[in-house]
Amino acid sequence: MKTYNVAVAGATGAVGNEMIATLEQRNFPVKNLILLASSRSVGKRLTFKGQDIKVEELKEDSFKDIQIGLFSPGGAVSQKFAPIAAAQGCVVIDNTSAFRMDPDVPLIVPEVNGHAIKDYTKKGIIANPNCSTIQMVVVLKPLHDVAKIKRVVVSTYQAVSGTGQKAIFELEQQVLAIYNQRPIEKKVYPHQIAFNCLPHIDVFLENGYTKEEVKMVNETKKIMEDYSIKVTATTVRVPVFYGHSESVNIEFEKDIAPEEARKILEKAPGVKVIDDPSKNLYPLAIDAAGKDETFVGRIRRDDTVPHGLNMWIVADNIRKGAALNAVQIAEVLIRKYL
Ligand code: NAP
Ligand code: 3JN
Repeated sequence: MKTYNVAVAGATGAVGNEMIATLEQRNFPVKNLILLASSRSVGKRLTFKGQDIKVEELKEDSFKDIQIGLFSPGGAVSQKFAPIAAAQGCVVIDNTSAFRMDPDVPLIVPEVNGHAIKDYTKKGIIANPNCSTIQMVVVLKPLHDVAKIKRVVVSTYQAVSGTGQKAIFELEQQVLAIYNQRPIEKKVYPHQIAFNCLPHIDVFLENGYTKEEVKMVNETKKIMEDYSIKVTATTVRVPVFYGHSESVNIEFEKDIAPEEARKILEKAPGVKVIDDPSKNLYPLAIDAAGKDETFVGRIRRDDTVPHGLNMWIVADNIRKGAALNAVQIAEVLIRKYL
C-alpha cells in the first residue's frame, strides 16, 4: 500500500491533537508524521501509534518531501505558510477561514461536494469549512436534493472547545471557582461562560452580525453550490465542552413531510437520526462528543410557512467539525488523486 509523509501544523492545539488521533484511528497510510507548532512548543512530545514524536517549529523549510499538510495553526499563520507548503508540492488541507471563500480553493465536506476536491490543483490548497457549517450541510444537502431549499434560519449552541485549549480550561476554572465561592477569571471570553450563554462568536462586523454568522451564510452557499439559498444565522457560545448543537428552520420549494425527511436522512452518509420524543430521544452534545456522525432529531413541521421543517442538529465540533472532515478529505485525495 502506498504511504505518505504527513505534516500536522498546529499539532499541539485542540484541532491538531484530534487530527493526530483521527489519523491513527482511521489507519491513514502515514509513512512519516511531522508535528509542527509555534516556537513555544519545540521539545514537546506527542504520541502517534505508540511512538513519541517531537514537536518542531513551523518554518518555511518544514515541508520538504511532505505530500499532505493538515493545517490548524490559526488564520494568519495558514495564510502565510499554506502557499509556501503548496509550492513545495504538499497538498494543504486547511482548517482556518483563510482560504475558504477563495474561488480557486475548493471548500469541501466529502459527503456533500467531494467531487470538487479535484480543484485542489489550482492552488494546492483545500479548505475545511467552519464546524457549524459542516454539521448543517451534511443534513441540508440530501433534503435539498429532494425538495430544494429556499431559506434557512439557524441558531447555534457552540461548545467552548471551538475556541481552543485555553477556552476549555477557562470553563473548567470558572466552574471550579464558582463552586468554591472564589471570583472567576475571564481571559478568553469577554463575559463569564460558566452557567451562561454568549450571543457572540468571533468578532462583530458593521452590519451587527458576527464573523462566525457570516461564515455560516457564505460557506453554506459555496458547499451546496447554490447561491439562491437564503441563510441567516445567530451563533451562541454555551457552557458545553464538546459538541455543537443547532436549531435549524428550513423552508423548501416543495412539500416534504417530517416522515419523508427522516427516511431521507436515515440513508444519508454521515448522518444518524435520533428522533423519538415519546422516549425522550433526541441528539445531545454529550452523546455526540467523540463520535463521527452528525445527529439529527426533533424533525417537525413549521406550519407558519408553506413548506417548512424545524430540526435539531448535533455533532462533535472537533471531530466532524474539524479533524475528521479534514482526514476524510485526505482519504478522498489519496484514493483518487495522489
Ligand atoms: P488552539 O488549541 O489554540 O491551538 C492553536 C495551535 O496553533 C497550536 O498548536 C499552536 O501552537 C499553533 N500556533 C499558534 N501560533 C502559531 C505559529 N505562529 N506558528 C505555528 N503554530 C502556531 O486552537 P485550535 O482550537 O486547535 O484551533 C486552531 C485553528 O483551527 C483556529 O484558529 C481556527 O482557524 C481553526 N479551527 C477550525 C475549526 C473549524 O471549524 N473547522 C474549529 C476550530 C478551530 P502552540 O501550542 O505552540 O502555541
Ligand atoms: O468557535 C467555534 O466554535 C469554531 C471556531 C472556529 C474558528 C476559531 C478561530 C478562528 C475559526 C474558523 O474555523 O472559522 C477561525 C478562523 O480561522 O477564522
